[in-house]
Amino acid sequence: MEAGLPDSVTPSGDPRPEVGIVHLGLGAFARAFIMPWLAEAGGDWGVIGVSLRSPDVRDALAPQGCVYHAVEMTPDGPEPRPIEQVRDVLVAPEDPEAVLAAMTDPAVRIVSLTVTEKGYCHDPATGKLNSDHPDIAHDIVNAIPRSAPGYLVRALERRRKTGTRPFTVLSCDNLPHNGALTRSVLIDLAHRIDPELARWIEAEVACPATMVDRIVPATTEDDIAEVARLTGTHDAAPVLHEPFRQWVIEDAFPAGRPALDRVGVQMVGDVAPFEAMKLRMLNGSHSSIAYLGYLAGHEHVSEAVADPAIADFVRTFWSQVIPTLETPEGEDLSAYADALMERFANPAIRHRTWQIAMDGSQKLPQRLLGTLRDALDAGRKTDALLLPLAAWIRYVSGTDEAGAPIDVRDPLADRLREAANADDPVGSVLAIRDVFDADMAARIADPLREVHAALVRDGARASAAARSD
Ligand code: CS2
Repeated sequence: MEAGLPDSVTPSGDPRPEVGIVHLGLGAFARAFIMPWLAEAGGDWGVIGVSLRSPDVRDALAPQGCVYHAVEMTPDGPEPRPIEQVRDVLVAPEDPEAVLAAMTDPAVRIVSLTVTEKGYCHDPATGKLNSDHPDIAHDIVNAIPRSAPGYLVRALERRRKTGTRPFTVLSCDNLPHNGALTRSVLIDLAHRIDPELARWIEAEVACPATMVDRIVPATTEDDIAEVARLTGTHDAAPVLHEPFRQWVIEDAFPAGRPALDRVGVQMVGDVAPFEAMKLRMLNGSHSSIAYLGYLAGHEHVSEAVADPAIADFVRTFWSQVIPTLETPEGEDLSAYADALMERFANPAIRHRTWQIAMDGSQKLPQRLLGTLRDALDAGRKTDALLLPLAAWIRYVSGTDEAGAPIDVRDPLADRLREAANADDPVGSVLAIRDVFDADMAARIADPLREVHAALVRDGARASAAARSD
């Protein structure tokens, strides 16, 4: 270690939990949300984290005994807390056999996932497995998989063969009906491998639905330096998060579960109303702020909502979302909206609009298109729902309002760029069936063309101001 740098964070030496969970996708969100909550719940639910692609998280965590800081950014300042829940990190492409072995261990009773929307290899418009996905095509014919669904199905296949009870699959991604979606993707993939396996999964494997919520921006080099100053130790993998958190889980764990209900997690019969509230209100407005805010020149969410044009628009947006929702038990939707605005305005959370703008093709169906369909069906106003969609089409064209290039990250980036630069950008983007079904495309084409034309002419900020009540 270079002179002058603090020593690395190390485990406290206190007993650590035995492994009971394998977690696929050990990104910032999992480290700031799932791991602290599991640590509080106690019991032998230690975690083997799996990176499906890059070794970065393992390279950062392994030398420090898999301990890291979760730093709560409170109004009174940052509060770092060491988290010791992760016992090991595996990198799937380096050692797929080790990952499958961990997932086949009878002590592992849950496999949880935060692999982002695109990690499910589904078709966003229908929620069904995308069998043309290259990783899925590979996983159908290879016992050593590449995709998250592939690892789950191949590990379940091994458990079935050895007479080991299946694990419960816990999706913690922002997808609609994430439990049912995961289940359908797994059964479909298994069916293409071995119909008997598909039937066994259908009968034996639980995939409870969840709603997860905590804002956790990607960690930056500045954050790492700040955590070193705060704690006096070097931590290569800290996570900075807001104080708020909410986890609602369908209580369906035939193989057992951590005592999460004792530490504030809501274990319920039906997650759907919570999930719709969160996806449509929080994530829907987040994506709106991302596209409009980025185009209006705002780097972070907190700066975007400090701009009255954007903040007023977001309130109008919520007023068009709320009538499409059923109020979940114990919630008040207008209080929820007020609390969201406060969370977004937190200047200690440096959440880039560019980060949220990523993968729009995978996010917008559940964040915006369902809302739009319900509002259209009910004959309600939709102009504030169309503007973010127009802003997305403008964004994926790859050039901002000042003519500078935009680094668009999306699995469909090339197709989107081409469509958004065609003579009829709206018609061309709406023709992408992975995202829009034909009925939705036909219903919104004309009003969306109008909103998009005004956005291109007047700019994002003026368009947001013009669409606010
Ligand atoms: C965000 C979410 O990046 C995004 O798309 O909208 O990650 C959001 O911060 C979380 O869902 C909050 O719970």
